[in-house]
Amino acid sequence: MSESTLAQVASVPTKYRNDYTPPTHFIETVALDFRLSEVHTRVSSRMKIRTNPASRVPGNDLVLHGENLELVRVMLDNVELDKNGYVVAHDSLTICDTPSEFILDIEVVIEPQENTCFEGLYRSGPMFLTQCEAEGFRRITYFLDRPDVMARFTTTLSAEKASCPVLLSNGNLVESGEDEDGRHWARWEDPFRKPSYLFALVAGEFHCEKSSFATMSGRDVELRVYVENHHADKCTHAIESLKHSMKWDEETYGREYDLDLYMIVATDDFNMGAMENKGLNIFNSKFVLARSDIATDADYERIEGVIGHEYFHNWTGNRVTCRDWFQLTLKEGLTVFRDQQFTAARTSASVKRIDDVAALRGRQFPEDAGPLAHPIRPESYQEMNNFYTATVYEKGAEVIRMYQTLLGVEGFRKGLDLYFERHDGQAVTCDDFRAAMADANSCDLSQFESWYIQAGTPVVTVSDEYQPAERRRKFTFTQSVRQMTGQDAPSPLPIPIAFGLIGPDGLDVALKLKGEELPGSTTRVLELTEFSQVFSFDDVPDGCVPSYLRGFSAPVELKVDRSHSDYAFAMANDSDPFNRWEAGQQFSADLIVEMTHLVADGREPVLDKRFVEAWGKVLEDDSLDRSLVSLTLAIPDESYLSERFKVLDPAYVHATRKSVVRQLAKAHKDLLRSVYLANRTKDRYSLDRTEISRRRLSNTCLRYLSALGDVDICVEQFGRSDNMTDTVAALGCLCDHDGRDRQLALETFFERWKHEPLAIDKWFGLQASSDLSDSVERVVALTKHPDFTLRNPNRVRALLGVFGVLNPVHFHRQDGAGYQLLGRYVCEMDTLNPQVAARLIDPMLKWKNLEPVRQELLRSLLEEIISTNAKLSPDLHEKISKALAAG
Ligand code: B3K
Ligand code: ZN
Repeated sequence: MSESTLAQVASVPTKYRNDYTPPTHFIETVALDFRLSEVHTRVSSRMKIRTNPASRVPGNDLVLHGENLELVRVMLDNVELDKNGYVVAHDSLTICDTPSEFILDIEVVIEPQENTCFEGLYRSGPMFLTQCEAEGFRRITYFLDRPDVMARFTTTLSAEKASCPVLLSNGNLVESGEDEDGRHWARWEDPFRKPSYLFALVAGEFHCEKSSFATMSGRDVELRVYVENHHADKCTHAIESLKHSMKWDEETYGREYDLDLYMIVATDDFNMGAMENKGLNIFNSKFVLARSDIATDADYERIEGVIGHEYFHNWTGNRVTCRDWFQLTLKEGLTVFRDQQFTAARTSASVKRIDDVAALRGRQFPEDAGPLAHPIRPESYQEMNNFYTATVYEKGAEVIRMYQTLLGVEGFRKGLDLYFERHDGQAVTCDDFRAAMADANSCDLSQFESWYIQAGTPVVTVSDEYQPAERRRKFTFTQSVRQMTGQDAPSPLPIPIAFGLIGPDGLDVALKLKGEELPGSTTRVLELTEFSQVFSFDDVPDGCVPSYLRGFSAPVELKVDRSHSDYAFAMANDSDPFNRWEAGQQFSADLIVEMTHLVADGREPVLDKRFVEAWGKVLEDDSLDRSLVSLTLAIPDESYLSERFKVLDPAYVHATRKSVVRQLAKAHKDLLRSVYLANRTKDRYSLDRTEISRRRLSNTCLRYLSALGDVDICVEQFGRSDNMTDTVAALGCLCDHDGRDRQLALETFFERWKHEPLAIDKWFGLQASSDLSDSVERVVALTKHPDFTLRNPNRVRALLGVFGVLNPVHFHRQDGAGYQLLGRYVCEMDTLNPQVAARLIDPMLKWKNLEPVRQELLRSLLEEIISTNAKLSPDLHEKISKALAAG
């Protein structure tokens, strides 16, 4: 890095986990008063504050956080302070020498209509709304904007009645009224103490869909989903999903909802998926609105999952929250784990597990191997928003899953019960969670802490040896963890390995570990706690095929030498559905890696016959679950495959994978066609599970057939479809084939859906992931489309986000055109919305494992961005400087 770059890096302050200090003051109550208006919004707050006797900061100053606020006045115990009583800085307001208990009144003015970063209070069309996590509340008023300061909130909001007939905040509506000037007001009171990040306010015009839920103790909770008026017919699924979530949490964890009202508001302008504000969730409309002609099966499932996730936060996040932001995985890892369990229960456990693991490998493994790798509980950060990552969320959920694997379902439940019993109403740490799990089960979980400290995907290597005379088979497991620069040498992690042995007859063998047989146990969780450990089994017949990590019992990379025939055998016989799928994935990944080297040498990649055969067997077996078949037929995606290369050329990986798809399709063309015809939607669309699985399989077959150039079958499906699942499947295939059919289908789709932004997002996304040779130019042309705008995060993600993530071969085009395209928009986006810009840049950061030409193109582009943009946001600054430092 150049010196000027280094100087800039140093200027962004880094926060460290170990520097935590308790707050100097507590805010007991806060009464907020918002006068919302087109130009200026006036926010008055009245806070009851007392000093914290445990504070370690000398003196009695109170330093409140604040950003982009215009201070009007400050009053302490009803007396207005003059300039000697306080100090205003760009990010704080210090009240000097406070008494031990006092009332503080603050009045500020903010401009929500100028807020393009969608943090704090902002506008989306005519509506007003907020997003406060992680540190957005400080853009609304001066406050102790940290999660361990929990206050009781009362919120009064007033707005013009004509444009904002609906006025909402957290808790219960206690009073409302009209003013004589065409304005009205409402007062909301939240009886639960909460940190400021859970505050929310909404004002606007909405359709409100109502329903109710009777809780397990017999209370009636009113449920409301607010959407823009023209979406009134797309709320049923959201309401039903909420009811299912409430029921599931009662049945599975005994957790009941605690307010009399639960509200969800949908908006088109949102930085992420959704937000769990107490009693008033705010959602990206993508995760609320559903009607079969505009939402796919996957959308329906995701909506239910996200609604569940935000609902589950009410206990894991809101009732028990995080002490500081380093502990984010305490609420996110746990809540993701809970939403995964919920979806598994509502759909199919094995299909859900496979989907989750594929997503973990596609997004989190690369992160853990890249320049921004961090433990699930990071040690430091510059911009907290950069740490809402796949590692904190998805790997965090895997860590929670391991507690359950080790303690059993009952033990885990006991641990969670104790956690709630001890910490309800508190802001706590990951250590508190682990202590509750350990104490409830009287066990020692101290080694588990290393999962919170160490980054990188651990690699577990297995070797084995058979002693025929003793019929003993010995397995040696060895683990290695990535050594991060500047960190201590890693210590061994506790890794639960769910293990089985498949006998030559295809049936599981009863396991005798060191001679001791557990009745009926054909899967055992081996606890790997050292760098290397031997497990030996007795009475093992010759020719068994081992099955490691059943259900993916730990987030590790497994390295084991397997023969092609072992893979084929496991694909057909493993009793664990996850590992049946996994055998196919590893088999094909191994082959593709070998073949990619051939392609790089200019040779023809020919697919192993045994794989082609095993693949065909899965396709023709109609006794298997259709979704599982469909998943097994899918070849690992390019992002997962890319992780296998020390020096990566994305073009070769793409070409090889494409050739594999064609060879499979060619070998099984007739079978693919008949399975397609047998499973495609025949009658009207229904959301029945079997129908969903059939659609999934038929659309997988369609992909293969289209890879052979069968455009007619796609055109036919596109014309016939009455649902978005089949429509996008067909249109996605057509996007890869240039010509009239493609053009016509895209025009037809656009004409039909031009008034539905979520459908138009799909239209942009399908083109952004297209494989046509001039994809980059087409994406550039689409940025000029009248419906493209940088002001809407969903649209930006649909075109540019999809291009960077789902179109690796064109993004990595060797002349650097893909990099230039994304780089340009990252910078433009940064001036409007740094959070979205900092997500968009992700595919550009992992330059180190690329072949030299692309490596240099990316590295110099990153250098250029950081050195020429004087006003780069801390979000981008942190990410780019870390990516460059990795060089
Ligand atoms: N807690 C929010 C995410 C907030 C992101 C802030 N940059 C949604 C969720 O995980 O449920
Ligand atoms: Zn969450």
